[in-house]
Amino acid sequence: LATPFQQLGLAYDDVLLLPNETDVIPSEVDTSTRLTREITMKSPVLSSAMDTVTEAQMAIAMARNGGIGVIHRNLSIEDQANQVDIVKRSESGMISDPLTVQPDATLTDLDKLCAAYHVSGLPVVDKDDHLVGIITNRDMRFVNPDDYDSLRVSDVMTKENLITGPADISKEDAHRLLAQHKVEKLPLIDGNGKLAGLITVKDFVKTEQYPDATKDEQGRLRVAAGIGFLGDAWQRATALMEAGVDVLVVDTANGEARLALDMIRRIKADHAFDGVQIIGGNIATYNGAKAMIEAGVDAVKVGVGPGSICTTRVVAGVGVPQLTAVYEASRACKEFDVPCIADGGIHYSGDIGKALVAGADSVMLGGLLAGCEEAPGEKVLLHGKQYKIYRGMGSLGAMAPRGKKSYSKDRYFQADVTTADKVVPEGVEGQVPYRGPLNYVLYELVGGLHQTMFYVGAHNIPELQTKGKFIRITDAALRESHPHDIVMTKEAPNYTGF
Ligand code: RVP
Repeated sequence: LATPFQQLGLAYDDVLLLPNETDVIPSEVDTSTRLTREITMKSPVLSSAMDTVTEAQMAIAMARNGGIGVIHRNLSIEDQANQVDIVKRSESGMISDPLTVQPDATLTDLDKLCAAYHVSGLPVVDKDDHLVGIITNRDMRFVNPDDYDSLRVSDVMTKENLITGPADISKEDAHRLLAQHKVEKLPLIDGNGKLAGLITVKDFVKTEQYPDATKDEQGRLRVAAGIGFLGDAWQRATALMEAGVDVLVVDTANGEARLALDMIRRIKADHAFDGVQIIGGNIATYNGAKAMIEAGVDAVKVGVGPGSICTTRVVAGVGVPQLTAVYEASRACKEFDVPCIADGGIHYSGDIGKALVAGADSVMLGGLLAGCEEAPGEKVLLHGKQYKIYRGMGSLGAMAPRGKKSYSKDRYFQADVTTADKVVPEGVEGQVPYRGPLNYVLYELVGGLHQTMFYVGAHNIPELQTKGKFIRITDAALRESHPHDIVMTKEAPNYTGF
């Protein structure tokens, strides 16, 4: 008689990877991977679409360090599109559509624009887009901020002897012009004197500083953003696409829901979205992954209930332990050659290698990144230690109304209600230790993966996926794996406790 309990679900902690004969040097491994059908990245890591994890600053830092950030959707359409715009404008080889300011704008307007986009100056154009000057912090240095309201850009901008280049200038010529004239910004002009682009010194420096950055064909950092499938989801997707988003993530707690699959089909059928890749999720089974692939996704995101802040498995009694979920879903992904993302439940760097060997091409992290400087949210000081808030998107706090009357619960397919006692949360709110800048945290996480690849004898991720072999372990073995029989007096940057 077939029993309904035949299948065993395993979590990352239930297994270890076997060591192997190796000639690999950890610092020389190649961690490049496919994020979606068409996008590759140098580090197999995404930051979660959560309001305590990813806004523009996190997405910029993730892309600079070879991964990608998914801007959360607990924002108005305009604000979320704006976050995408900030990332896309943060650095590029040549900015083809630079931010500009008009000569009659006040210095207060200029100051706000520069602060919002973290830029130090702007080209000044008239109403027909003709370049009439440039204004940078050099021009502003000796202006009294009390006069910002009364002074106009035209009063202080540099307008004589502007250094400009032709629209089709090469990278080398641009660099030479910037160096020769000791200027930081080079506006590019077309045959009619109209502004056609901008090249900045900062971008050359950043390219050298972050050689592994995840960039698009124009040299701009790549960014992803979450969307839903109800209400204004279509307008949101359109606004994000117009802001230049590279990847849309249909972000739901149950990707197999008809409404989510319909949204994916609708986007895929519309040629306006041809340049945008679609990630669908979350699912946790072979059939779930297959449904997403049949709907047309460019990558499948796996995880029902493994998240550190998630209570779906106890509230609804539904989920699949993450290692098994990744293994099962990736079987379908491999059949159709679609990348697979393991989302949630990564406690330590060692789990990244386990996820990849189970069949994922990349991992999505929430809790491990929420403590970074670049994560949204305040630092809190408790008993002399610094923390940052981290909460589930299905927690009461994250679903609470913002600028409207009802709770936002569409990620969990619950109807709109106006009072908290009519919400069924599937997540909790908490805090994680403050961990400093993302690049240190990622260095440890991806560094752990380098070590995994060394032990397994894999020079790259495809090799890791074929050579990696699991051994199942017991509770006693798990205890043995962690530090034991010692009072830890000093936490390591990549280990804070069991
Ligand atoms: P973790 O990295 O274990 O903190 O998990 C992060 C993941 O948890 C997210 O990427 C998302 O898939 C999931 N999540 C987010 N909110 C909730 C919830 O409230 N249940 N779950």
